[in-house]
Amino acid sequence: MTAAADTQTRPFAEARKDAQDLVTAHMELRLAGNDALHAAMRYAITGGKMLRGFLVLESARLHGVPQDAAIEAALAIECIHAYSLVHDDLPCMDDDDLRRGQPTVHKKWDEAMAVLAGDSLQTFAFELLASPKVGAHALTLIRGLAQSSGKYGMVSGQMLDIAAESAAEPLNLEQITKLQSRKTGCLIEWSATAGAVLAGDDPAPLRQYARALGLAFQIADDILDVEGDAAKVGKAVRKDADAGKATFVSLLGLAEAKARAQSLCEDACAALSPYGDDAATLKEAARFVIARDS
Ligand code: GRG
Repeated sequence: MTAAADTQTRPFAEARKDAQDLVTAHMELRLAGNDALHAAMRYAITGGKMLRGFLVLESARLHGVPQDAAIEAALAIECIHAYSLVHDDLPCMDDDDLRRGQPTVHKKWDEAMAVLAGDSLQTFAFELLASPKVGAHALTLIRGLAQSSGKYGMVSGQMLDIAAESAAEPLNLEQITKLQSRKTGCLIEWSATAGAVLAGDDPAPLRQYARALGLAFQIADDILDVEGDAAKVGKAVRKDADAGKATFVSLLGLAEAKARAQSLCEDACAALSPYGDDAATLKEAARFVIARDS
């Protein structure tokens, strides 16, 4: 846990693992309360790939931001992401029993605890960003995270997804793209641009990268729902197909969905050209996102 800015480009697998270890270690300390609520929050935050935390730390590295400031933002986004998964798994939403290969929070505890753990992960995210360690651009990050996760961001995407389940017609490609860019894209964009925002630099190239990455991520998720192995994915698969839901795969077909993910990965990498070789880790992350098996 160093205070200085990291400067070295590293292989993605190593950088992601470090981000995962760092976020997990901080969360163990910061959520160290010994009541059931803290236990449920720690449980919810543990075991993910921490891709969003990695994106924050890597974009911060590219912009020379000290890790002490960046880590608060990495923890904050992982709290928001974890809250969204806990609530998404509830019976009133997607109704899942397994997440990351473990019982979902409402299965391990109960629904009330899952609602409360999600709520407190969400508010804790903003507490983290309000830390003096975040520096002069904290308010921009706080406003951006509220917008990305709220009524025109992730929550709105979730609302569109739920509405689609009872719609007379399956969604078309344009509608699915809008839904997904809100439901998962907004948080990915916030994460990848956080480093530039923390430094007070122009986030435009990272925004372009993140928009392509976010869509590629969702297409890969739809492909995993069709081709994935539940044991590796850590949750039920083929739920969308069984529910007759429109997805990138149902609308484009498997081969075209894979080609689209590949082309978005190339767009994401091209957007990083202003960073030259220093962006190698983020480029590798884009390739990982479309090839992942979990
Ligand atoms: C409940 C307000 C509210 C929102 C939920 C994000 C979301 C909206 C629901 C998640 C449902 C889902 C499975 C979406 C597909 C994309 C996605 C977010 C996958 C999980 O992200 P990963 O693969 O997960 O980064 P890990 O476990 O690695 O953190």
